[in-house]
Amino acid sequence: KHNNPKIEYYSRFSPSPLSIKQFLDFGQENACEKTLYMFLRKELPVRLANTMREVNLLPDQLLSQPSVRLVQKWYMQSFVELLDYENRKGEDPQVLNDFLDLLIEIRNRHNDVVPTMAQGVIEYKEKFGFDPFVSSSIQYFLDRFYTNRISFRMLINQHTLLFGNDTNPAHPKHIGSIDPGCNVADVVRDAYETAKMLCEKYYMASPDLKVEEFHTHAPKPIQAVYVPSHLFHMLFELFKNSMRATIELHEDGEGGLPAVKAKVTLGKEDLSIMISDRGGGVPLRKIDRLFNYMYSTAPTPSFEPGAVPLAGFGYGLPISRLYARYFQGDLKLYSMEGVGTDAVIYLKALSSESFERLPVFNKSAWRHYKVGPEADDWSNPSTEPRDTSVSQYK
Ligand code: W6P
Repeated sequence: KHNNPKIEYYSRFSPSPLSIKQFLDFGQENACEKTLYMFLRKELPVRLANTMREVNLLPDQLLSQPSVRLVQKWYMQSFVELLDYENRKGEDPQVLNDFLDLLIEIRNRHNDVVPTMAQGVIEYKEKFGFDPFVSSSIQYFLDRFYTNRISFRMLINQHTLLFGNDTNPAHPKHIGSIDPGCNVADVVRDAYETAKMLCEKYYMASPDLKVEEFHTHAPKPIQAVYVPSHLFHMLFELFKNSMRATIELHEDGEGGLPAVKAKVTLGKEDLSIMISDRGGGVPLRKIDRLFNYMYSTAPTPSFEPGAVPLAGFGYGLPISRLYARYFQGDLKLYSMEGVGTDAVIYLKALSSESFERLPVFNKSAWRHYKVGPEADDWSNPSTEPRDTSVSQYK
């Protein structure tokens, strides 16, 4: 399926995960562009090849959709262009500059990968409907594929921010995209304000925000060594969901809207951020769907042309969870139907523990695509005698 033997070669290497601490060390005073060039010209093809092998395992009906083909073409082109540097010496400043330009070109080429893959899933669903086995393959695949993309862009961003001309004058203390003293509550307020603007636009109202910081042994304000743009992305998504739920539950506006609350806490292991709303909650049965790619691309209810709903459609939540997991954290929803929802972002408190969590293409990954879900080994609520010829998944 892939005619480039180099993909086979590079996919045999496992990606090398870096910790946030290593990203910082790479970027500090003695930052050596040549060393990083040497690392990236191997590591980027390795990460691309690992993912390209996995794309090829998708069901044929999905692989053959035009948008999926287009994405595959982008990956192949970027892979081939990176191979130009396999034997080019890092001593030549011209090589280093050309490499930098190539990284920027690749980043731009891949800008629309997420909506284009989503389009592929829609195309598939329109033609073949909802299939539980394909849905679970797609879930497994897209989680890994998007994690790979997050990591790929992280590497590119670090290199271009550290060595390109686009150094960030607004944030002189940042090391590339990492803020070694990221004020978490500031990012919370920032994400809230941005969500609030959207919310006001659609509903002409928005709930207030209350922020609390807990610090048993930590000084205020609570700081993280983290990528503020990742944190912003997650918080913005959570605020949109909380605001929408709050407003839709209190549509009459009588008695005002209950505030959305944010709690920030730093423990020995975890830095946790809880966003709580009183938006009426979500029944347990439906929580998993909020993270399901195939569900989220369900035939979109028709809004006015060009209008985007505040939250609840698209890939916002599953991708936010990938950002959290990318550096060994997580994102969880605890909801009580009838009351509201607590969403918690968990980050590692220590930058030495925040290693990239990367998908590896191997036999075990391969098995996920080839073996269907096992037969259910729990009872079926149906009172009818069980018909074993029919799928357990509705
Ligand atoms: C809800 C549904 C939801 C998803 C994510 C975050 C917060 C909330 N609140 O009602």
